[in-house]
Amino acid sequence: MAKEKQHRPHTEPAGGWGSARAVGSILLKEHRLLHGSRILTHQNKPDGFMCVSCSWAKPAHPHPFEFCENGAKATAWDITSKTAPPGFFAEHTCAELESWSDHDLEEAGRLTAPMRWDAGTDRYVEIPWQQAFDEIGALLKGRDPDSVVFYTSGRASLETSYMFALLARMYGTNNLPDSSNMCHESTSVGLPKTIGVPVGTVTLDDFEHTDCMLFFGHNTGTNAPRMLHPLQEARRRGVPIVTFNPLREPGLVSFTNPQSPIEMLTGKETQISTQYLQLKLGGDTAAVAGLCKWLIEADDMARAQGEQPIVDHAFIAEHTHGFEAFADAMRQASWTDIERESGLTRMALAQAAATYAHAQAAMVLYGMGVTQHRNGVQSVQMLTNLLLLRGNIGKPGAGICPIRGHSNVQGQRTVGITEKPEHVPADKLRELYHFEPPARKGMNTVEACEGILDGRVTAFVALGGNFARATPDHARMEPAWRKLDLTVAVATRLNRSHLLHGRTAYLLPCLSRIEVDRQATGEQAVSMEDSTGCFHGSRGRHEPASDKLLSEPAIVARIAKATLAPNPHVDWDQWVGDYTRVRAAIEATYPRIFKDLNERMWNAGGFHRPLAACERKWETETGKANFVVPETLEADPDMPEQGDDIIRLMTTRSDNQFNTTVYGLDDRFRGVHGTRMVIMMNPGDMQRLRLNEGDVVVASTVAHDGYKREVAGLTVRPYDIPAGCAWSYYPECNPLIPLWHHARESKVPAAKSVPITLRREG
Ligand SMILES: Nc1nc2c(c(=O)[nH]1)N[C@H]1C(S)=C(S)[C@@H](COP(=O)(O)OP(=O)(O)OC[C@H]3O[C@@H](n4cnc5c(=O)[nH]c(N)nc54)[C@H](O)[C@@H]3O)O[C@H]1N2
Ligand SMILES: Nc1nc2c(c(=O)[nH]1)N[C@H]1C(S)=C(S)[C@@H](COP(=O)(O)OP(=O)(O)OC[C@H]3O[C@@H](n4cnc5c(=O)[nH]c(N)nc54)[C@H](O)[C@@H]3O)O[C@H]1N2
Ligand SMILES: [Mo]
Repeated sequence: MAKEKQHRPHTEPAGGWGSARAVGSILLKEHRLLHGSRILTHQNKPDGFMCVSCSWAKPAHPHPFEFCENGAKATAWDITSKTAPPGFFAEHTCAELESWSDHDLEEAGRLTAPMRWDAGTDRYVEIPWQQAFDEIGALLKGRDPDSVVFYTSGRASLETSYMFALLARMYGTNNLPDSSNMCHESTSVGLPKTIGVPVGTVTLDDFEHTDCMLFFGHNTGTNAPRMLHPLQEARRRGVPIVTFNPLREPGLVSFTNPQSPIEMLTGKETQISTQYLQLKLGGDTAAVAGLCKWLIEADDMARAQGEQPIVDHAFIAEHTHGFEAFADAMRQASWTDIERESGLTRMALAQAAATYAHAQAAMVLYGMGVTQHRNGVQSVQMLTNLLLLRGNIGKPGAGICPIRGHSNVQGQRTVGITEKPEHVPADKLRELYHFEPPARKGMNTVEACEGILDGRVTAFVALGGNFARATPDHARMEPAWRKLDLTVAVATRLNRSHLLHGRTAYLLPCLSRIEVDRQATGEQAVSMEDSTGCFHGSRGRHEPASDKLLSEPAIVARIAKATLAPNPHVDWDQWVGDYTRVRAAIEATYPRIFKDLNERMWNAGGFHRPLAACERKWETETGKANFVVPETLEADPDMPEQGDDIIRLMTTRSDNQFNTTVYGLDDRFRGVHGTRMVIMMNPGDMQRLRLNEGDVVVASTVAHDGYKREVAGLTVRPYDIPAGCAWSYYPECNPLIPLWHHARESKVPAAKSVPITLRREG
């Protein structure tokens, strides 16, 4: 497997020649060099296809090459000429495939035909599509609807997601967990309480008007690289960017635009962060408390001296609730606690606060470093507290920007993929489809795992994703998967979840969004919502990997037809024949959000959904934007007594993966090559724990619930990370995360601070 295992410090800026080389090499590896470069010119263009990688905004005036290194990799992965046809499965039993790495499973290539697992031979065997649907329908009928889970990974289009949610509800359940339950659910739970919207308020235009950006816990150079363009432009205007991240991520330090010949030739790079604060894992609540404390106390002083206030009192009086209690809590918070919990000095925090205080319009941007913690929801709310202090919501250049993950994860929520019945317009569903939508709350991701463990779940239908690999606590979960009656996976490539299957299992291959989707009325397009709340159309450009593939809407419709009693008010066939009809149904269900969807999805730059908070209207219980007093400044109130030997581990992505899809073993930006089985540690901790570079260790979770959670074979390397913290890769380290170790209100697995101890192997 690994030719070379080493850790070289990274010196190049993000982007640059390294990025250009990487695009070429992935196209070559997937055997698509010339053709692939042509396909890439359609990426993120009006009338082209929307990238299958991240959800970053698509500008109205795209660059000639509006894609990044990682978008190109994701495209190459979908248009690969490699396939895993039924012949491949005839050669390999599931038991054998289980010994393959995640990378090797997916690297087998695109799935080409519908298959059912054959218990006698332990192989997936091709069956005709209609037979698959008939059997799935027969197996779902008559089952307790609440024992079936309908999971969605964030790539499926608005059309597919709307149909899938309707299928689950007509079947009788709200069991609709989504990848966002592992991702920005802390945002979806946190923001409605503070500013009355479930999504971010920042649009691309705001980047042109902002005069300060605060960045928390996002690895932009790797996970939303196209965002480096607006960041670079903002820096050229002199906008300060303050970054809070335990790691000095190269993409947030400096950037060379690989699509600018001049920058490439001259090696000119733009410094991105003007101040870089390497806080402790989970230190965000404390760090933001430090900023708020400084602002409030500086404001107290300024007003006492008759000077210009620092806090926006007019905005606070007119638009917010709870300021006094919050301000008092911040005045009372001690700098000792703030410094200890954040790992940052008062001086550094004061400098950041002063930068923020100087800005007329500031925005806060954040990712998984904030949401995937025990206190993830509270930290999100601290970010809105900070913005509200200076009226930074609902004016140009200001706002909150949760950087979403999957390319349509935000949109899926908007069209009904949610376990929470209060988030769907039941009256509309009743009116349009004449059925009674289930009122009982369904299962989110963690609850679905609990249901699989305790036998309440009997069948699992997955629209994409790699649920078994992306979720925590593998050693506990794996035997439970095999006890399910039925697993159905709609997928493009083989992954480990397909091998951890139920007693009856189907693997249904679908078109990728990049592929031409031909239906009764001709070639179809789909739509999606980006991270900034803009809806876009997307049209496939590549010939399908196999003529046996069906589109996702077609698969969902045919499962629905085989499972549900006929309903004259839902014509699944018409929907599949013409997706504009699905969009009309989406508009009829959500008229305020999706007005004229069929036309406006082709607007250059898409069209923005109405968001009350952007107009300073607050759809909260108090009718105002709410300040929320943090319960604690601690990262994890349930963390075991911090013994000397306990390390806080974050699991994160390399520059060479898309979630559980591992493209290769190098992490160029962070200088890791040829392996992912590393644990990167603070040198002081290594010394204290008597570990040397190159030692191979076993990591064990510190938890007192009777389960042993271990990952062996991790090579120790020194890294620039605060003391007491370490990092390693997701999903290799997911076995270490207890299922109950999740954000308290949102149940997002707390993948960024797992208490572990280490022991040398052998
Ligand atoms: N190429 C590529 N693009 C992707 C993905 C991919 O896998 N590959 N995944 C997509 C998905 S689904 C998502 S959700 C996003 C994920 O994108 P990110 O939100 O960037 O997620 P991670 O890669 O886990 O990186 C988390 C970052 O937070 C920092 N961090 C960790 N703990 C803390 C903390 O306690 N506080 C602070 N302030 N920072 C912390 C880490 O050092 C790291 O820089 O990217 C999307 N885009
Ligand atoms: N420890 C730890 N765990 C984490 C995270 C972390 O940072 N640390 N991050 C979490 C986050 S943010 C997320 S979003 C989840 C991701 O969880 P998932 O969304 O479930 O996982 P992915 O790896 O994105 O799914 C990849 C699979 O999707 C299938 N696929 C790809 N494209 C398509 C398509 O167009 N259609 C269909 N039907 N299938 C397709 C392929 O078969 C591929 O193998 O993981 C979470 N888990
Ligand atoms: Mo995500």
